[in-house]
Amino acid sequence: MTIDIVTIFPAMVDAALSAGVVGRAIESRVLDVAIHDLRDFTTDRHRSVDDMPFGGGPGMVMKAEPIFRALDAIEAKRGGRLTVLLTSPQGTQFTQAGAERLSKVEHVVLLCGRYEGVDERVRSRVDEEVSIGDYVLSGGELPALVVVDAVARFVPGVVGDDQSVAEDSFSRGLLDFPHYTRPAEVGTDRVPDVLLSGNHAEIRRWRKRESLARTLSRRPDLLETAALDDEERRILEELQKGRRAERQD
Ligand code: 4FV
Repeated sequence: MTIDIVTIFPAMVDAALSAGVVGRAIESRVLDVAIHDLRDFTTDRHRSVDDMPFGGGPGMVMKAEPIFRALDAIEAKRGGRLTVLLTSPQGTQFTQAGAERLSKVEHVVLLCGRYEGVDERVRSRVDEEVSIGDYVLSGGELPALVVVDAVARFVPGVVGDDQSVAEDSFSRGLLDFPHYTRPAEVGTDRVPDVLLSGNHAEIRRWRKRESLARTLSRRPDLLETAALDDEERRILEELQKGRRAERQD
């Protein structure tokens, strides 16, 4: 897969994409990511990417033509069908499942809005609109970086141990179990004995239980769609029975 990002702040995006597993994957060409400065696709000497809103009102609106030129150039460079995503609060909520689906798309383009947003006619070239949450940011770059990071983890070779991706929260529709590392004691706070037992079957059961308990208390909505195995279903019933008993006390 390839990812092209269109933004008026290329340095901001470049900086964020030069760190960690994603940064290493781009460096080692496991991931093909290109950043495009929208101003390079303007034609006036002020390199204008925005203008006043028709109908009046506060703020500015991003012009359509520079974005169209950028998409034409990327299409010519990638030589294949582009899947164009616009990050905006009007979009579909971004999820782990969405990230996994996008990781299988050949050419993804992320359009980063700024100001009040983009000219509505831009949406004629947009395949999907993606929101990372019900709040208003000053730009679409951070959402685009969220999408790149979540999608990149599904690209083979980006995350060292693909196992950890499979075990990522939400990959199985549950919240993650607690993690511990050395030292075994921090003050009076001791690591659960099971994790020091070396009994991997017990450890796996403990992690399942912790993941289910955490999901039951913090995100019971996730349990409606989580793909539970038989053991997890049994553990969940025990947990729910336990909670019912607690409520009756
Ligand atoms: C946003 C979000 C977001 C709105 C106007 C950019 C800003 C500005 N994008 N999820 N929440 N975008 O707030 O994706 O142009």
